[in-house]
Amino acid sequence: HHHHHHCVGIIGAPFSKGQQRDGVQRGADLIRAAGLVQKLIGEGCVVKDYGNLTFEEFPNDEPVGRLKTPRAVGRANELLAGAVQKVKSHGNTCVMLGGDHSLAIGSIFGHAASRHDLSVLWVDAHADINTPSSTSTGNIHGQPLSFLIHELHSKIPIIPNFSWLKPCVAAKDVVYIGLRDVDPGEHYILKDLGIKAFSMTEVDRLGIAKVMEQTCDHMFSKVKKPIHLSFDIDALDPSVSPATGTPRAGGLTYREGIYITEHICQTGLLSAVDMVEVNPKQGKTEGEIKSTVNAAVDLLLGCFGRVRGGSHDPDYKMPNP
Ligand code: B3U
Ligand code: MN
Ligand code: MN
Repeated sequence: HHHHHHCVGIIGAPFSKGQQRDGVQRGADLIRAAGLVQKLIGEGCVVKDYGNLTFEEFPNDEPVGRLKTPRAVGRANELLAGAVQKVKSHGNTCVMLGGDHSLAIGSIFGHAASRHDLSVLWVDAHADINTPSSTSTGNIHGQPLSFLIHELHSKIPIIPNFSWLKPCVAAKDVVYIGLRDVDPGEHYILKDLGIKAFSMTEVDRLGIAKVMEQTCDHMFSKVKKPIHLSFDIDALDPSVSPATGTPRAGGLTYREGIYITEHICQTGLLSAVDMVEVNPKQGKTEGEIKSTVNAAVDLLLGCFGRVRGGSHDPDYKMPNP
């Protein structure tokens, strides 16, 4: 597994305004502090850490319709999109460490700007496809896909600081895994657009191996496209990753999560990854925070070649007695 090394570019996005819980902006630095860069290098990756983005403050960021803090979210994602585009132009697989899931807007837009025709694999307890009209919370982290999907373009109103954004993903190029908390409006959209979704029911029915086989069959039905993996840590069961804003019982096991990343790595088509919604302030104990952060790190290692059966360099020499 070391014959071809991955080139990885990391962007930290300490941003929390896509939802209302403080703490999620610290996710990126915690994932780094758990040794992500050194561990990736240990897997044979060439790693460049581009550091954290600095986001503009918007003191009078009044709601627009139901949308909360739209100006901050719009500008943050514009900045992130440019950063992702730069990381991609340097030939790296882009790792975006959040922050909340509203950041997928800029991450996927920036990715699509450099590699159009993406497949998006969205691993999450939630569908994050509410429109600015269907949302009941007004939180933009519950809406990013509605801004990105061509077929939903007519549902997106004019919003301050979003004029740079154009839809860049087709509904047929999105696959979900892990759903278990989907709003009625979101369910309507999923059925109406025929979006491929493996909820926890399908994970239970098929097992994760068949889910991944069918996920890849769907994503590669015509041509092999680059993959954008958007991983919300709340996809995992709260017993594994409790330190997140909206935990939901009955999630993916640690092993199912790792299997997803190992399988995506094996396709050779992983082009960008988001790791979002790690919120240390939502952990009740140091152990809960550690478990959540370690899961995020291990998922990312799975994305970049770590296999549980172990591996060795092609030039490995067995030591003599
Ligand atoms: N669907 C709800 C809840 C939610 C979405 N994403 C998270 N929670 N993390 C909403 O706010 O749109
Ligand atoms: Mn979620
Ligand atoms: Mn999410």
